[in-house]
Amino acid sequence: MKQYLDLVRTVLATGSWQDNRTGVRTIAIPGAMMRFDLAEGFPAVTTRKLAFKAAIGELVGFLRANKSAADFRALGCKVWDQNANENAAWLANPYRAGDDDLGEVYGVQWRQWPAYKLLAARQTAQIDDAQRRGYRVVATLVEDGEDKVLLYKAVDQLRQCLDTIVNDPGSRRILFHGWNWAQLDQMALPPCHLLYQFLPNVATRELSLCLYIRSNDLGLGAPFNIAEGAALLTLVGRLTGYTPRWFSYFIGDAHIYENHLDMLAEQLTREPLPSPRLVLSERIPDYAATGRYEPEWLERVEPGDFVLEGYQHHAPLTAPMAV
Ligand code: UFP
Repeated sequence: MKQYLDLVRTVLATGSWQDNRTGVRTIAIPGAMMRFDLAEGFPAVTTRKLAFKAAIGELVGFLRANKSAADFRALGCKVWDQNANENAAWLANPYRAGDDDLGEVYGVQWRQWPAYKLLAARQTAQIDDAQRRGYRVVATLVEDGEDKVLLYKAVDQLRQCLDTIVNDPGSRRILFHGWNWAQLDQMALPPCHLLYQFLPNVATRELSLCLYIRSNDLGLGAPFNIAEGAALLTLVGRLTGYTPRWFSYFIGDAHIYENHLDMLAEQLTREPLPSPRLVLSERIPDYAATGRYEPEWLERVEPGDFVLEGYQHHAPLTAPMAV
């Protein structure tokens, strides 16, 4: 995690101060990248204590397409409470369905991206093709005097990634995306980590992941997001028979909030410690060992299935989250 501290130093040395919607200023740079070799350990921050259980709870909630802060709390993750119940823009949003509702955030897009097609009724070949791909007709209507058919399916993008890793590992199209323009107005927070691409290496049986984050709070968000991405890569590797390897982490707006400066200054005085290891529970089937492909474990995993072994860290530090 030396790379993380180097990025913090770069932002402090070369960034510029900016205003943003939260009212707390940031110092920011446009564009940054870190690359972690999971063969060398799990990229947990060591210059303070990582909230590992909360990060894994959030990841498990995403895998289950949770859309309520209460469901995240039940998994040991409280980070969504403020965005669900204290963010003024979301409180005034007509789609917000009461206390704790988050709208169509992350996991909904990962597992149930809503896809619609509006076809002319005479386009029978296209309608048949769509139905073979799992679309179903939800309505017929007349538009501009022409008979039309509306088709719908919920796309499980993540499941499709696993299927492709197993069935067509040479593909360079194994990705899932969170930035759904049709629903950005129905989310407590538009996704920050929004593009995930898996890269299997058939020769070495190693799986890598590129993750793009449009906006990243380096003090609080980044350690959390890095841990979740690395844990997701490890889980997907287990379910598809690959060893997790390179985790490349791209940031658009890489920023530090003004009220996190003291915490990070303290961390920069601390020496990073050796990386821990992530151990997945034996009950999650290892495709490489068993030959059983069981992607339904994406929904079945529990936070307790992820154990961080040998985690050494400096004393905990906290700072307020900008909402
Ligand atoms: N943020 C992260 N990681 C996340 C997440 C949010 O760093 O996973 F959900 C931070 C980035 C930014 C704020 O500071 O939350 C989101 O605000 P905005 O939408 O204005 O970029």
